[in-house]
Amino acid sequence: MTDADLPADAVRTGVWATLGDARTTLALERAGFDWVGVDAQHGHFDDAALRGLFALRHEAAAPVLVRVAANDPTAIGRALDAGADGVIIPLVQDAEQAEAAVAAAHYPPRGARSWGPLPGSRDTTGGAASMPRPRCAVMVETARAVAAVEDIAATPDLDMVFVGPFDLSLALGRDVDDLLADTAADAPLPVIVRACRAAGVLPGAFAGSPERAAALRAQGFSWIAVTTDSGVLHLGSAAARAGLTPPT
Ligand code: 3PY
Ligand code: MG
Repeated sequence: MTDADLPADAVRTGVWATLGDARTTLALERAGFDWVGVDAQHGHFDDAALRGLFALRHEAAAPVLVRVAANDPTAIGRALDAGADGVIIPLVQDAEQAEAAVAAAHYPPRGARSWGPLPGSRDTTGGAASMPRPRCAVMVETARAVAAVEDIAATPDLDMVFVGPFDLSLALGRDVDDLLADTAADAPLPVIVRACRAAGVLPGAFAGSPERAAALRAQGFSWIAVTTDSGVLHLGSAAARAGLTPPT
């Protein structure tokens, strides 16, 4: 089944890779998550780590989207050249910046991505048309972006609006859990979900914990990064230890 066969609000449980380690990330991809976010903004994935990750990925089990360091055509092109199925662009503020992100992810005529022969690829002749369509998500995580979210979501060829609740709560001067629980019609998260539905793009978000993932799900988000690679280690360690811990 492809994502295109799923209803737009079907929950897609993701994991966020921060450690910069290719084998851990690929193990998570195969562990049953619906998608993997690879963090090149705050995580330990530099260019070499991204190339090492995709060089080791011989079979795709789930879409792997790279959160690039900035809304920069070079960073976006290099992540896609390395083999990412899509990109997540942080701190997009308005429709103009969203359009720049989408344009950087797509070859002409839609966009302005540059083609170059990829290391190890047999295609040295410029076959951009045969490359898979990349997914493009833009992050809404500032007050200015929330104010512009209807226009951002309406960007042609955008696939997802992805909320960074931690930056958004910092920007709004609010407690993150208070923000996640706020279901007032004019509260930021309901406004964002409605804008996504109106534009036909996926509403996604970073959660960081199963509890926060449940709060985001209740708000109507469908692509949710439930935890990180190190979060999986902590959760798994607690579950493993629990077997030998006497009940209190
Ligand atoms: C945020 O919550 O701001 C994020 O970007 C999560 O990675
Ligand atoms: Mg952020």
